[in-house]
Amino acid sequence: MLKKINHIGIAVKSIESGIVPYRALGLQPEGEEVVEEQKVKVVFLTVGESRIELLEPTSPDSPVAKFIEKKGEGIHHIAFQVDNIEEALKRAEAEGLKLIDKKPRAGAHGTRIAFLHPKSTGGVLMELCEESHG
Ligand code: CMX
Repeated sequence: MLKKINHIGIAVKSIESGIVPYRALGLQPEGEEVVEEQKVKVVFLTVGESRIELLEPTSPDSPVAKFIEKKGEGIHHIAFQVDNIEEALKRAEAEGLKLIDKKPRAGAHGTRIAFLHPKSTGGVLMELCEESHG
């Protein structure tokens, strides 16, 4: 069901300052985008087959702003790529995991995403992510 890790999300107060250590390691940002529905600005950093997603809150009521307020900057979520997000959600729910999103919503770059609640997944916010097929 899970294909690979699509990305790891890192919460930063600002992309401009948060990106500094990644640049120092030789990574370059790509695909800056504001995801209105999630109240975040994101950039991606590609590392081999994997990606890091830096998340900057665009509003004080963004889930990422709340996370930073409570826990500080750092690893925010892990995103698993799936072929069929509706099926993956159905399975997760049947297995007793708590869905934050019962239906997929819009993620960056045309993806469809849904989150599983960290209270049901050992304290890790998990994202299911289906790449656009078009
Ligand atoms: N990882 C692990 N635990 C987390 C967490 C995270 N990212 N965010 C919140 N939590 C924990 C909190 O620490 C808190 O735990 P305690 O009760 O033990 O203190 C609990 O979850 C509830 O957190 P809260 O601060 O009361 O916040 P809410 O319940 O209002 O929201 C959550 C939590 C996970 C439901 C919400 O942040 C959410 O819906 N997240 C998914 C959406 C999202 O993060 N979008 C960002 C953009 C992502 C993208 O575009 O890629």
